[in-house]
Amino acid sequence: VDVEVQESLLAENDHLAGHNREHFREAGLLALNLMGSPGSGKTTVLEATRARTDLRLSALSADLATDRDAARLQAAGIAARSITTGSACHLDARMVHEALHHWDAGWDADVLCIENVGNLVCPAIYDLGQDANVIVLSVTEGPDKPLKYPVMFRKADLVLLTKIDLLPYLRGMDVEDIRAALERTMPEVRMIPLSAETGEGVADWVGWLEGRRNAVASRATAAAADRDIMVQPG
Ligand SMILES: Nc1nc2c(ncn2[C@@H]2O[C@H](COP(=O)(O)OP(=O)(O)O)[C@@H](O)[C@H]2O)c(=O)[nH]1
Ligand SMILES: [Mg+2]
Ligand SMILES: [Zn+2]
Ligand SMILES: [Zn+2]
Repeated sequence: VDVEVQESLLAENDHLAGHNREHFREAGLLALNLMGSPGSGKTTVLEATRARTDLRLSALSADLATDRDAARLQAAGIAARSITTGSACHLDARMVHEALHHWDAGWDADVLCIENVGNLVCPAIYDLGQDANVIVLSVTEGPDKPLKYPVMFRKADLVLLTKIDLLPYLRGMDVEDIRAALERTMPEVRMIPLSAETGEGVADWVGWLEGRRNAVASRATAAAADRDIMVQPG
């Protein structure tokens, strides 16, 4: 695509992402953009989260061709909907807006998790209106991925390093190598190593999630108080 067309598409997306952001604020919802390679463990981490928190979770799962992830999340007790993108290798703000339209269960939650298409490239370029970017990176992908896909890691608020139960089987792979690569790409390194298999580290992730959720909830309370002051007569 030609550069000007590309720029105007991105400008339109940013505009719609801003619109989504207003919806999320109004609903007092923490919205997360969950990105990572195919098979890094995005869906599994959500399943494991559901069992370990009282937060009400809803999820949108993007997939090129199936709704299998949404079905898995529903089976785990998460209100979930799929977005089938067809040939598109990333979500954009319009797809998210459409999927959330008239979906009460999606809004009736504390945290909306948007599982993006498995891809370390363009999902990072399209703002969806989320409060935070969470990258799910598995130990089996090797320590160099942050260096090879710097655009995505530069925008990450948190990296979940998954499948740490497999570390004993991976030669030449350790958590400190990943941290070193993140230090070269993430503005402020925030990484939580975890295993959905053993449950190790999941409590740290839930702690992060609850902290972010509380920040959104207090922001919503403050905004409501402002509105009350403004509508008071006299
Ligand atoms: N050993 C191990 N396997 C995992 C872990 N998390 C996910 N997996 C496996 O990795 C595969 C891909 O996981 P999935 O959640 O579907 O990845 P997604 O494509 O990123 O959503 C599945 O077979 C999972 O069972 C983990 O912590 N440890
Ligand atoms: Mg998945
Ligand atoms: Zn709208
Ligand atoms: Zn794409």
